[in-house]
Amino acid sequence: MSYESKLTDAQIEANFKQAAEQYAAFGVDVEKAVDKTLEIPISLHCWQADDVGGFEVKDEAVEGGGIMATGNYPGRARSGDELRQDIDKVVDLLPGPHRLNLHAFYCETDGEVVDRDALEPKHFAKWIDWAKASNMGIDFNPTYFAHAKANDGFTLSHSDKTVREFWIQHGIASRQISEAISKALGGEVVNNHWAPDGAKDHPADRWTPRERLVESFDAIFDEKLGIGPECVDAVEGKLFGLGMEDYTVGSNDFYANYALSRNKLLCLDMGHFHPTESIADKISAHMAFHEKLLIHTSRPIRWDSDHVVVLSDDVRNVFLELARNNAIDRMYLALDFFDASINRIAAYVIGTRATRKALLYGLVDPSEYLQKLECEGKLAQKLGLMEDMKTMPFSAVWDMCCLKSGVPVGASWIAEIEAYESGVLSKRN
Ligand code: RNT
Ligand code: ZN
Repeated sequence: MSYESKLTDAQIEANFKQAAEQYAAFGVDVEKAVDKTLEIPISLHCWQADDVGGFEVKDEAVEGGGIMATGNYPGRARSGDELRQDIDKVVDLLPGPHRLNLHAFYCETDGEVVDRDALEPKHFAKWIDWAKASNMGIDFNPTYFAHAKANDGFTLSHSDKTVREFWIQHGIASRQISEAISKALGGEVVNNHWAPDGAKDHPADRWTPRERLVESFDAIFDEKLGIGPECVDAVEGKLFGLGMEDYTVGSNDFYANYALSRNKLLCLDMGHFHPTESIADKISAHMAFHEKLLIHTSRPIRWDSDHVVVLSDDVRNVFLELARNNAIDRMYLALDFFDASINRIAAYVIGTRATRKALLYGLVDPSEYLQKLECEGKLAQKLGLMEDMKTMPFSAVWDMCCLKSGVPVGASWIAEIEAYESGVLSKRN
C-alpha cells in the first residue's frame, strides 16, 4: 500500500498558480492566506500520546477522576522522554508553528511524591529544556482532576474548606509555573483552568458551589500574588461530564461572566455544548465583549467524546467566523482531543493538520464579496457562491502550505507513521 503524493514540486507550484487565479476572481489573495496560516501557532496538547494519564508518582492509586480516553491501541507513551520523542515526530509532520500545551500532572519529580499543591517550576525543567531546544513555546494547565481530592466530584467548589484550599494552592502553583516558563522561554504562557466540579443528580443547592467557585478563583487570581501578565489565565466551562450529568458548577454561563468581570480569557471547547449548539455562533457574541478568546478544537460525537478533529463543517465554521471578522489574531488556538483506539501519533497528525486546514479554509473565504452580496440583499447569490467555494481547488492551496513548510504533502505522512510504529511504538509493550 502506498500513501505517496504523486505530485512533483513543480506540479504543486503549477496547481497553486492556477488556484490562485480562481480565488483571485473573488478577491482572495491565496499567497497571503498561506503566509498567515503558517504564522499562527497551534498549541499541541501533550495528553493525546498517553491517554490523559500524566506522569505523577502517587502514594495511592486514583480511579478515573474526570476525564477518560477509550481504547487500548498499543504504544502509549509511558514517560516524559517517550512523550517528547512522540511529539518531536508529530511536529516533523505538521506545517506551521506549534506550542506545547502541558498539563500539571505531566510533572517529572525523579521518583518523589510531590502533591499538586507543592508543584514547582523545577518539576517541569525537562519540558522547558526540551522546548528551548525545539524552539517551541509552552502553555500550561492546572490539573484539577485524576486525584483523590477530586473523587467526590468537587474541587475548587468543594464544601470542605481544606479541600478547596488544596486546589487553590494548586491553581496558584500553576500560575507560578506558567510565569517561570515565560521567564525561561519568553513570551506569554496561556494557563487554562478547567475543573470537573459537578453532580450526577439534582442538586438541592446549585447556588453555593458556584459562589464558592467564584471565591476560589478570586483567591487564585489575587493580584497580591504578584504574578505578571505573561501568565495569561483562561477559564473553560462545560455542559456536563460523565457522572456529572445534572450539574456542572463551571458552566459556560458561569465562566463567560467570570471571565468578563475579572478580565480573564474565556475558553470555548467545541465539545462542551449541547450537540445542536455550535461555538461558531458563539464567537461573535463573546467577542463583542472580550478582546481575545481561547479555542479548543475537538470533535464531539453525540457527547463530549473528544474524537480526533477532522475537517468538518463545525471546525470550518469556527475559522470562517474568525476570518470573516478579521479576528484570527484575537484567538489563542489549542487542540483538545484524545483517542486511545488508533495509533496515537497518527491521531495527533490528523487532528492538528485538520485544524490548520480549517484555519486556511477560513482565510481563503471571499468574505468581503459575500458580505457585499448580503448587504445588497442578493441572498441567493451569496448562498450560491458560498456553496461553490466548497469545491474550489482548496487542496492546491493546502499542498502549498505543506510544501512551503517542508513537511509531507497529501497523505504521504502516513508512511512515516507506519515506520515510527514498527521502529518505536511497537517496542513499548
Ligand atoms: C475537559 C476539558 C479540558 C481537558 C484538558 C485535559 O472536558 O476539555 O480542556 O480536556 O484539560
Ligand atoms: Zn478542552
